[in-house]
Amino acid sequence: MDLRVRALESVLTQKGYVDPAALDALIDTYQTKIGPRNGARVVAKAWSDPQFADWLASDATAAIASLGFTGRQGEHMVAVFNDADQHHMVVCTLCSCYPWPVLGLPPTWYKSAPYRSRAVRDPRGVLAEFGVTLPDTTAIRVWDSTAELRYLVIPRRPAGTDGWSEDKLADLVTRDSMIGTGLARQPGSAS
Ligand SMILES: [Co+2]
Repeated sequence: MDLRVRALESVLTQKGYVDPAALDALIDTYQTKIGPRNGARVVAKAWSDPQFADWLASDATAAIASLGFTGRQGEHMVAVFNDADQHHMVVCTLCSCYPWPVLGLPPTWYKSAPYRSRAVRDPRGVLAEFGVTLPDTTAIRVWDSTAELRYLVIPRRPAGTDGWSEDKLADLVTRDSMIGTGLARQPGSAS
């Protein structure tokens, strides 16, 4: 795959369709400047501000953009909210579609064939491998990302966090909890 991508990049560069410096700048931006902390801000605000949560539920793209998180691969966002009855989990079965402006670049496992196929066939088994065991009464819903639509999971707010500031809440929000392969951290647990 690496060789194929490099060959493709060489051809596109030779033909003048892409500028390698521009590609480097894009990759650097998403690798070092934009990452899951953006998504954590969104989640913390949703936990703290019911009006924002409603907005996020009805128009995630606009609600997220209001915090300044816009850009490539985040043009059309949908937020899905976990609760006791339903747990949401995101996959891209075809490739690696992922909400870059809120989560940065996808982890390697997200792009792997085993995750992409097993997340759909056996989500509970995959969750167990991530160390997440949910009660049988919690249904698991798997969302397939596409080039047109990207999902952000809003994990459940941990108990014992009443009155916490958004900054403090954001520290409990992990990348995996926003993909649905993890839960938010419990207060007092190591970060
Ligand atoms: Co994809």
